[in-house]
Amino acid sequence: MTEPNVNTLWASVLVDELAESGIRAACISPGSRSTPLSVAFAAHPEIETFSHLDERSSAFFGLGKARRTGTPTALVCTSGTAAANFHPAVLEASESRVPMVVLTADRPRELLDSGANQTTDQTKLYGDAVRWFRSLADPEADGRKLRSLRTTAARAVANARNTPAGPVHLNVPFRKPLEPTPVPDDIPDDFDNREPLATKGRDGPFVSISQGRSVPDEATLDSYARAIDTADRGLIVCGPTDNTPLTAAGLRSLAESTGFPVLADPLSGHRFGPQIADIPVCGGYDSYLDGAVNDIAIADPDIVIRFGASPTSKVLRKYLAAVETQQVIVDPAGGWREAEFTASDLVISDPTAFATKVSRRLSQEAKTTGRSAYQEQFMQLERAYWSTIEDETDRVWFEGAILATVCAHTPDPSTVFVSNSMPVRDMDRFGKPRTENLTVLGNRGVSGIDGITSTALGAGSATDDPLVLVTGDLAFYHDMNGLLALDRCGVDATIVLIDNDGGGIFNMLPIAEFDPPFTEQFQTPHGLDFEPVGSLYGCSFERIDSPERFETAFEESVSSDETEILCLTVDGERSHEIREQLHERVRKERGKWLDGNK
Ligand SMILES: Cc1ncc(C[n+]2csc(CCOP(=O)(O)OP(=O)(O)O)c2C)c(N)n1
Ligand SMILES: [Mg+2]
Repeated sequence: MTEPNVNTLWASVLVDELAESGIRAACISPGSRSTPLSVAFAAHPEIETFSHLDERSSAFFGLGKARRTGTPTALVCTSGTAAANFHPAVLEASESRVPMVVLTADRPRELLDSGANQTTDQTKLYGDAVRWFRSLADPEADGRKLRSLRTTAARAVANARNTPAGPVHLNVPFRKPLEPTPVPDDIPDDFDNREPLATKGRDGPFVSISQGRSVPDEATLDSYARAIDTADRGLIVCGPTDNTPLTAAGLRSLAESTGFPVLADPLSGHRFGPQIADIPVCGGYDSYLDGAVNDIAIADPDIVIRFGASPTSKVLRKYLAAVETQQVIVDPAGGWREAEFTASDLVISDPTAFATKVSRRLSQEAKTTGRSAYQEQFMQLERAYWSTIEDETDRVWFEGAILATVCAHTPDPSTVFVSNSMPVRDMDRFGKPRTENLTVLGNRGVSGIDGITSTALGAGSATDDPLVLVTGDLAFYHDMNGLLALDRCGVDATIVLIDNDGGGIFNMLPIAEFDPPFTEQFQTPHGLDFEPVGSLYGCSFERIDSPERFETAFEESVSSDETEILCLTVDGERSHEIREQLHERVRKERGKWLDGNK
């Protein structure tokens, strides 16, 4: 027998089967109880391991990697609070449908509630946030138990990848010795020969698990084709995407066959990319659609078809709530991601299958004249909006202009991670659609500011694209530990740190009028000088004070193999005023943009 004891046998069988099921990366944090798992992962030739000291950062790094690749990342930690530190990333993975396999080591069951060290009840620790939970049996050299273990590993990966994708949790108890020390009689000498299926598995996955995709029946597809055929105007809304995306080809066929404009969230995968060259993609709606119902000469759509999660843009969400129209949510898991509760239809379908199958059914003589006039109105708004914005962002330096510059100067291809709070909102409002291949990601499942840097670096570790992270100062502060991954995991990034000394977002809320407690409890200026962070984590740090220098430094940084923190000190309140002034100007002028061109 090649395994020195029953724990190493158990862990190597588990890891072997995870690899056979497609796991290619594991984020591992140090600890004693998880020793058999860490040793088995480190030894597996097909799994790349990423060592993280901080479990919270580790889990977000794994999340970022899985978000970028679509393949589950495994996480490994010891028992106790280590496992609880995975929780924020598990919640984000659950809500934004990112596949993960979480492995928490545990003490033997009889030590629960006994005062034993580092022991707590890890059963269903993450509640309903995981798609599947199993507490594994005690390791044993037993053929049936090991076949059960292999089956469980295969099912865990399949459940993580299912629709909706998400985290699964395996709790794995071990008794001492935890190290690969030989234990005589732990495993019978002829065990390999007696139980080859259990010990060696199959050539390929132990259980081959097939997953279908849901496609509506013919009558349903026909009825939506009829609804689209009879509509004079319609909109396609693409919200943040996930593991079951609406593909570019699916979107193209629906956009072409309907003639409907496409409102594309920056996280939808359709705001940027070569595919939008021949799709009427709109990106400025977060400003020009504000209060647009009955206010500008653009008629309400007769039908709205929505893909992905709820849009980042509050303006768009409110606009869709106000248009009294048939609104169809297409969700592959039958999830409801529309918190205004005005949508009228839920189609449980793979988004691409729905888009292509409905497109094929549409009548050839669709109402092309009315529809092209409607599409042209949106294109007029787009053209006028972006030229207005470009004039302003060239002239005035504020947070929105930083996002506009990032969007316009990021090379093709790139991965861009935008933090919650203002960066993702500014990306939405100031990120002009481009045909360059930008993969824009964010943590919008639960919109935490606690694992932004780690998630970005995890995404960066999964690609050779240059990685850009745009983060606020509080989000940066929250996850400074995550910067250790730059060196330990060999990632380089351009970190655009928008330092407005606190939470600029709170300037947008009515609480800004109530000071105290606004400054002390909400905006929370900290006065931290982040410069030493550069030397602590071995990256360069530059304070940038002009738009010209930012453009040059940004372009230099994205083409270098080093990590640079480009720190832009800005006034959050002033940025908010400029956003508001611009928005007001758009609201005033948008009527003319349409009328003038009619
Ligand atoms: C873990 C977590 N804690 C608190 C919040 C609430 N919150 C949302 S935005 C924000 C401030 C973010 O500040 P910063 O990262 O500097 O971005 P800015 O608002 O300045 O753009 C806070 C505290 C949150 N989303 N997540
Ligand atoms: Mg801030």
